[in-house]
Amino acid sequence: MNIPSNRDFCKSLPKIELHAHLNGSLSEKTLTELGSSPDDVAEYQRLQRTPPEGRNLSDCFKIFGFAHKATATPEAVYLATKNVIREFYDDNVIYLELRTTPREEVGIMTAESYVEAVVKAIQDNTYDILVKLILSINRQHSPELSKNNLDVILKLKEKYPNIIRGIDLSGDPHKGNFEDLKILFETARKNGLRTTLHCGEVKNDEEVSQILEFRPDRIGHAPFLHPNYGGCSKNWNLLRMLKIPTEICLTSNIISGTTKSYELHHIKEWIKHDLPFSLNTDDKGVFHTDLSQEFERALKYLHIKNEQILEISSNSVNHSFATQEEKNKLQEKLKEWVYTNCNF
Ligand code: 6MZ
Repeated sequence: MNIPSNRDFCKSLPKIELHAHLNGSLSEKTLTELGSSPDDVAEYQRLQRTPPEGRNLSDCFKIFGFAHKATATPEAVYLATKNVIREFYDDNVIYLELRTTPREEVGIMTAESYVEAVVKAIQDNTYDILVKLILSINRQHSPELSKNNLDVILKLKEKYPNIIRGIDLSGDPHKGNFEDLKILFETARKNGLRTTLHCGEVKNDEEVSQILEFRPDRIGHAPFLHPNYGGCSKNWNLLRMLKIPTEICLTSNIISGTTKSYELHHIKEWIKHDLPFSLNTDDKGVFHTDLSQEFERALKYLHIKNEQILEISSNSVNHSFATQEEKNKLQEKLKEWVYTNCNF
């Protein structure tokens, strides 16, 4: 029998991506196509390739500036979205939940025209990859700006209910707090949006507790949640009880320094306690990765078996914000692939 290498297995596997920020996912090729100067692209590359010891979470946030500079018009946002979708498709991702923060560029683009450009690129997609949109509230923004963005999000959710599926809390975890923004997420939920919140990217037991008590559909990252990783037992026990699926981004955590190493990644506790999670890229441009490599690293460093990778993919479909009918189709695709490619 011909046993495929981990690389071939992970590349060919139909994959589900649930945590990808649009402007963190731009490749150097896209930045260049969007007219970024050679100096900016070189600096982006330099930052991307700085070893983790020389970088922290705040440094990573600086890199988004390069992408934002390049996507400052609706045309650029449209092209960026198209390219990102195609690159995920090239990596055999069959379902992509892209997330992005509505952004205004004074005199050039409103938050609404920004989101319209992203939606148009999703509507125009002709590749065999199903794409949904999650809109982000940036914790760094003032509550007034976030409220305005929520108004735009709700308006466009009504217009594109099958594309805009959820709302996310993201941004620099050192800034802002969930409690001030909770009301916005409650309103979003009442209006039919699914919720996913970045959680515990820095040690902040009080906020982690507030986020878990809110009972979002999913949480992101959670490196400082388990007591052995700087969190507290109360929150860990709550997560174990609620079983909220966690979006895990291995390379992002290593490079941004929130996790020491792949071998010691906090996901080990999720696996040990059989808690639900998905594997994701976060910012494939900023962290110089793709979903196949994330799966490969899980096989290599976490001693996960190929069968478990299939289980993670199938569970990710269940955690997604797709409709039940879409989930059924995705599960069928996975099963078909297993039938033709695996003999376990
Ligand atoms: C928190 C993150 C993030 O929205 O302009 N973002 N927020 N933690 C992370 N992990 C490292 N990675 C990305 O994409 C870029 C924005 O996504 C959020 C930040 O707010 C960043 O500015 P969009 O498409």
